[in-house]
Amino acid sequence: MAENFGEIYEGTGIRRFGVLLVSLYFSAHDAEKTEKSLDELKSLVDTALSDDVDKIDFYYMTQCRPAPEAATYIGAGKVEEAAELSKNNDIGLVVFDCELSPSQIRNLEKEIAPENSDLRVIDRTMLILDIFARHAVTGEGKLQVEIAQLRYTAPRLTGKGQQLSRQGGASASGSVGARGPGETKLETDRRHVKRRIAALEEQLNTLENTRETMRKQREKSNIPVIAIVGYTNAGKSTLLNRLTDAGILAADKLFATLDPTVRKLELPSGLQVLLTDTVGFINDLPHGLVKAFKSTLDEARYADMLLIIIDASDENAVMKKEVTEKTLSELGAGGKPTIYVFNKCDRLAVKPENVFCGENKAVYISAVTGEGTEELLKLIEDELSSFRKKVKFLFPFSDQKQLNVLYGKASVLSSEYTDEGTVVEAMADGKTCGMLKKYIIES
Ligand SMILES: Nc1nc2c(ncn2[C@@H]2O[C@H](COP(=O)(O)OP(=O)(O)OP(=O)(O)O)[C@@H](O)[C@H]2O)c(=O)[nH]1
Ligand SMILES: [Mg+2]
Repeated sequence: MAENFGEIYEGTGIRRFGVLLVSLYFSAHDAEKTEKSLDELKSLVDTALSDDVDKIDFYYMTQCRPAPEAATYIGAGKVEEAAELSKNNDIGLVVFDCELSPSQIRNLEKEIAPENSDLRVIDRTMLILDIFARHAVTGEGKLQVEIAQLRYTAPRLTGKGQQLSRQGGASASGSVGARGPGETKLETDRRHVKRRIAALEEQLNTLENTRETMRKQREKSNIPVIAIVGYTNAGKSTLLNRLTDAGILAADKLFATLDPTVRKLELPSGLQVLLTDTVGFINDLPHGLVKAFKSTLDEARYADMLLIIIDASDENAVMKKEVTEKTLSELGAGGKPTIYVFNKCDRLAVKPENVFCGENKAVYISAVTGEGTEELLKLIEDELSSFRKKVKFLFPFSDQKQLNVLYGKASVLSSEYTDEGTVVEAMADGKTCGMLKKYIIES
């Protein structure tokens, strides 16, 4: 696909591509919000096309009207304007900053695309799915994306133009999108898509069970699990790499990480924890995606503690923090012990005084330079000890069974045989301490 993607600037060999971004808003108050959202849409397009074209020429179109037009989302005048703009500027892709129905996409493509052109109309969700398809690495990630693409993108493919995606969803879009839209073909395709979804879901189920088993094992081992969460591009993977040499890809791309990585980390006191990287969040995360990525997102749900990473150098930091908090509570992962980690402080001339994170602890760090990471580790330790504390137990030799209970429920730091029995130092939570109260000799 890459060879014939976009126009080549005459005599330069540089591949350029024209993209029109379209947004509709419903009240004049939303003008600024719309602009920010278009900025993000532009970053998404940049991420999606960065490997395929050298230069993207962006064009913008916004409209304020009380409600969308049923057939074409934007009004007829704007559709005409978009057609004119596309014709005069070699636009190859029109992206709507919303979700469009399959028939809206069909109508828009018919009216906007100049004759015989490969111009495609897509919406924000298709774009995000495309990025997901490019970035998924593990079998589970790929299955999740392909199912989501089959459900969402497949009905919206009009059978013309190039595929945006090359892998992951390739079989989904490849078999469906590459064909012409003859009625009978579509019928067959629909059945094919249904069968394919069922087969993929079965495979995914098996993988989800494996993940579940692994999680249960981790729970049994009683090592606290800490999930690094936050908006896409906040620096989650960079932080995990900085703290654990995880060697995972961190890039200035949106949704660079789709597959959670878990790594062991030893805190200054010697206590071991598991740190897990997660999929980044985004404003208006398509609903289907949340469902498709449920098993991956569950990493945050089952964690003992959250590190919410915020790019402090981002002018939209407050909005992104709110989106993260909202997404976490929708996932049922809210209300956990949380530390707010304001990242990229190497880019800040002054650290803002007023940190808006309620009761929670906060720290400024730079995952790139390492500044502040020691303080972060200390905060993690403090926070963990507020729900787990260091306790010394003495188990008489007659009660060794209870010692096994402790091993199952706490992180043992040291153990020693004495004349009276086994003396064990462990990080244990309140419940375990209550259960084994009579063995506590120091807390
Ligand atoms: N200047 C600066 N850049 C950083 C810092 N931390 C991360 N970055 C950059 O920010 C970009 C995104 O970092 P990632 O670690 O991939 O972000 P992420 O949160 O894992 O993003 P997704 O996986 O896409 O959700 C990369 O280009 C990093 O080099 C930092 O402390 N300072
Ligand atoms: Mg990442």
